[in-house]
Amino acid sequence: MKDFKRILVTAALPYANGPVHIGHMAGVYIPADIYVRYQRAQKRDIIFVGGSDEHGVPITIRAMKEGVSPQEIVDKYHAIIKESFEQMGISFDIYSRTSNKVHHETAAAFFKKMYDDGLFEEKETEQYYDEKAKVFLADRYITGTCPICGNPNAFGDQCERCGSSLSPEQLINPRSTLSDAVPVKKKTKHWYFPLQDYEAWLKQWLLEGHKEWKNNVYGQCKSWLDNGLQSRAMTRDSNWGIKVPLPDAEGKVLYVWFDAPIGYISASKELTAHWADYWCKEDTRLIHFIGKDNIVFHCIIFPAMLRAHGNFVLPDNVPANEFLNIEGDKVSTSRNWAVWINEYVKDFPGCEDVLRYVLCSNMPETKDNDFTWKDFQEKNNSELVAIFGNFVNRIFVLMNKLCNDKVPKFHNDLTDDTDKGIIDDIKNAKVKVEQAIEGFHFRDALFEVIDLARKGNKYLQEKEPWKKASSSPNPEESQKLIDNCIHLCLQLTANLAILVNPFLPHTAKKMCHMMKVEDRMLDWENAGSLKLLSYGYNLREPELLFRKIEDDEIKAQVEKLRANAKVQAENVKAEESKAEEITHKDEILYDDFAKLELRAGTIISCEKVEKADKLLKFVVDLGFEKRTIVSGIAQHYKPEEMPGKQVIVVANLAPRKLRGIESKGMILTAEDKNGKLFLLKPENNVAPGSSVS
Ligand code: B3M
Ligand code: ZN
Repeated sequence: MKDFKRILVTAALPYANGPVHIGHMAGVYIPADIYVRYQRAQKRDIIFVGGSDEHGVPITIRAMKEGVSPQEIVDKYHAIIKESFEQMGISFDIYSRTSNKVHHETAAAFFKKMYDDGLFEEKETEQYYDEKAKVFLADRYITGTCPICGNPNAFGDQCERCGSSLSPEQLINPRSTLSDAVPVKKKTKHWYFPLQDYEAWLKQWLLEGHKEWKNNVYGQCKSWLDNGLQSRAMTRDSNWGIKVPLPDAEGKVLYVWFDAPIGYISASKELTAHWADYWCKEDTRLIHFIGKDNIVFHCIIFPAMLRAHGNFVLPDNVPANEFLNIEGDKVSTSRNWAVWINEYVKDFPGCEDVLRYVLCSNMPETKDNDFTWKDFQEKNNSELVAIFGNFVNRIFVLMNKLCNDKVPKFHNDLTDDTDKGIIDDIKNAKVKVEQAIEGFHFRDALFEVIDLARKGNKYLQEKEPWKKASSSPNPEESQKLIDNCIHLCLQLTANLAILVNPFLPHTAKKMCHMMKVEDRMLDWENAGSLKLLSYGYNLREPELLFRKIEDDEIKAQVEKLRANAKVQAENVKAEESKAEEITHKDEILYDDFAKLELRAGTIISCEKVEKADKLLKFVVDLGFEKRTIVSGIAQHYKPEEMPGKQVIVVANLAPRKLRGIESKGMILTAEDKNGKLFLLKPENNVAPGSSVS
């Protein structure tokens, strides 16, 4: 491996369109935080940057749903997300946001340099447009069926089911997310990044140079590169985002996936004046922690951007995780099938480390994994409480009882094979945990920590120091044996604090307090040492590290999960049926109907009515006469396409004056659910004036 001098860790910027849930935590933030805390304990030069992603369609859609401005949305959720991270102990050196001025400047300058270097293609193309909402439909504004896996709810940028990156044109049966309208095509100009120009370089750098990346990451990248890359628009039609820094770019903003990763750079700038050391010096190790749906952006597009721009380091690793399901079902914000962090910390105060523990031991490192509340309880009660907490508590109590409440002396001459065994275990644990974390195998690493506690319990069980006290013929020697056992167990406890610190920082801190040692004991170089607590040292009373979690707490959570999802489903249903609400008219008799004189007619001419953007003026041949009729369908039909068409007319409607024109009759239309009007006509052409009934 290269000799790196400093480490730069980034964690994906969550969209500030909702709180964060356990899927985010297990996939991205907990692994990132474990890695960073471990490297800090190793005294390595490291910064950990993150922030909220405040641009893009997810934000504007949420704003529309809540009926407020995008700014209000990002202000609200940025604060919630930031607090959740703090509560869970995610130790960012900076948690910034992409609406910051420094980010707007940094991203705009990044774009401008690429533009000035001639790296974009400027293209006018036809793109999907929602005529009702009057917006171009890119990214999540458009949904349809995924051409790869058939998911009927794929987005215009990505299918969340199979992870494929898509363009709106690829969607089968596209629909507008905003109005459900079937979109039309309309011309618009954008700046495209020709990714195909970087294909050969990417193959070399990534496929040849980073064979050590995780299989799931490497495999996804390989299939992307094997399929060939294409130009991708780096701008969008929107007024929410970073303005395209060019003179002829009114109403255009940077594509959110162009600006968001640059957010890592902006956050570093905000954090330290030495940001360029981390971003521009070759001996920096850049690591992106992300979820699997972000792989292409971090492994292909952003590196190509960094390369195109020049002067920046490239990621050395991108240890992306798969997804975490809940109770056997995919986490879904729209179905409200999630365990939200801001709610968890309220429901389980003081249990932040429990969630960190469970999410780490279930981390979806190589495949999707499942979180269940039952397993949460089980892991807490039978691992944290029964193994780890129990060992630590027992040893404090035994020290109190058998060794006068002080760290006893260690008598080297009395060491037996069991002692030697546990000493080796303590030393080996350090190496095992270290190797696993360095290789991004966080579950294995955590397993080793718990395993050391398990071995501690076993050792105590074998030694039975409580028995020696009462039944010995040689009290002096047996006290020495007790001392040795308690001494080793106390050193083991101190080691546990060091090893568990990256995973369960709140617990490690509590342990330091109990052992009356300073936090710097947690430095990684101390792991494996048997001299962490000195002879004669007086420790504090033990605190309860973990409490038992009861059945009714778990039951309440499962019920809450299901109830939330049910409420959400009902809301969605209510909204849908509201949209489809039909108002019926009073019943009529045949005689009422028979009063209508309906006739087929042929349009002779059609023109716009001046100063009325909805009205068209028709002359319709009814056979017996030529009628002037004004109709409000100008937004659905062009006048020049009308002559010759047949229509159905209410011929005996009393004349009305519309914009000074006398309209004698009415042309019938049908309206679809998006408000679009369609003319009614006989199936085959009939003689003008034919009666309709
Ligand atoms: N906000 C996507 C997501 O939350 C996105 C990540 C940006 S990282 C630069 O999945
Ligand atoms: Zn798909």
